[in-house]
Amino acid sequence: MNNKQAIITGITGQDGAYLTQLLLDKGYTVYGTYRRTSSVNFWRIEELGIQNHSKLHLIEYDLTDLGASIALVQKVQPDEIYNLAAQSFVGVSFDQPSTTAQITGIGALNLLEAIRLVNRKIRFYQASTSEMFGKVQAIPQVEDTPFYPRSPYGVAKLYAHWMTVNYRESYDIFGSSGILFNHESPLRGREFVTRKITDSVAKIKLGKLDVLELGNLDAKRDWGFAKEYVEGMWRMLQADEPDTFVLATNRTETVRDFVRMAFKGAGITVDFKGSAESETAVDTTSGKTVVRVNPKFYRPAEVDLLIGNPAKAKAKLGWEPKTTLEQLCQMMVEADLRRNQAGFSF
Ligand code: NDP
Ligand code: GDR
Repeated sequence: MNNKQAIITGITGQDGAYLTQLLLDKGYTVYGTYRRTSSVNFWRIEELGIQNHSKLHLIEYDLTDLGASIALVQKVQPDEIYNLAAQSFVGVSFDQPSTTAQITGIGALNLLEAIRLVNRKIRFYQASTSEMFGKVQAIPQVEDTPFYPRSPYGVAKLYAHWMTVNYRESYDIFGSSGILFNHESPLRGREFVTRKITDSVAKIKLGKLDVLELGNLDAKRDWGFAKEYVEGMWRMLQADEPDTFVLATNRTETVRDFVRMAFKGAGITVDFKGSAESETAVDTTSGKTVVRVNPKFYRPAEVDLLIGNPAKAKAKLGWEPKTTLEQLCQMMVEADLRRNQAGFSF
């Protein structure tokens, strides 16, 4: 039986929930951190049915507090730390750049400092992101493609990434950075575009919503299935050496394509017409407008195209994505139809 102990920061988030499930299945004792708010929401670990698992311990913790980070690591003395906590919404990072820098950037440093001071044998995973490639300098993007972040979120994540590399090189800490491209699931937050689309498509199908409003339909993303990506995180910390790895599918599609796919998954065919701010999509059966562009969802600077090649992760970790975008989209649409039919949707 596995006696390992792991800290996962951000257990209330999408990846935190799936990674907790994975590590519990492997026999780990998991210390999942959540931050104090007036209404903490554990719906994701509840949906996975693991909230009362005997080897899961929930700990209140804020990533921005250095003292709390040292105390957490001192108390738990874990074998592994997975730093998934972040202000992770790119759009909000333009409105709250300082908060994003504190949580998403300095937060990672606080944990690295805790490891440096408490126990340098602890293995550390940093949740890095394809947003660091931003205005892309090569297609597809790989581990050594030059970075060019395009948002306060991307810049903060780049700081955290380089601090992970720096602590690896300076103090011999086993710090690995996973440059993960967008990964989605039925547990994705509704502020992100895929889940916003699948939840709205379900509501339109059930007559609970008339029109879905979106921003830039031309943005291209490399979307994979989150449950498979957390397996990649775990594999990075089981490797012989700490390193940096891209996890991606090597396929890219536009937001518009995802919209079309999601409606199809609910049995609705849509036709797009117009362009830019006046673009709309119409249900070809009813003739009703079901999608409209609203410029309020545009970002001050956009990441136009992301596509990652995960060849290094395949060669060194034996990791590769399996779920197709069509399967992923269908899974999300069906989950949102079920939830909306049952009268609730997180
Ligand atoms: P989520 O937004 O779903 O989860 C983020 C988590 O961070 C939540 O549990 C949140 O808690 C927690 N958090 C936020 N601020 C703090 C804080 N100050 N102290 C402690 N915890 C905090 O993100 P995902 O699960 O989608 O992503 C996981 C990580 O991977 C993030 O770091 C993200 O930036 C990164 N990433 C994600 C990708 C994706 O496509 N999903 C791709 C690449 C990287 P609360 O519930 O209280 O808000
Ligand atoms: P992203 O994901 O910014 O890539 O960051 P998001 O789903 O928010 O946006 C993807 C693309 O869709 C465009 N878009 C819209 N986005 C949102 N949220 N809402 C809309 O209405 C809308 N309309 C168009 C965006 O402009 C963008 O181009 C996610 C997060 O999980 C990060 O934490 C992570 O690091 C990256 O993925 C990889």
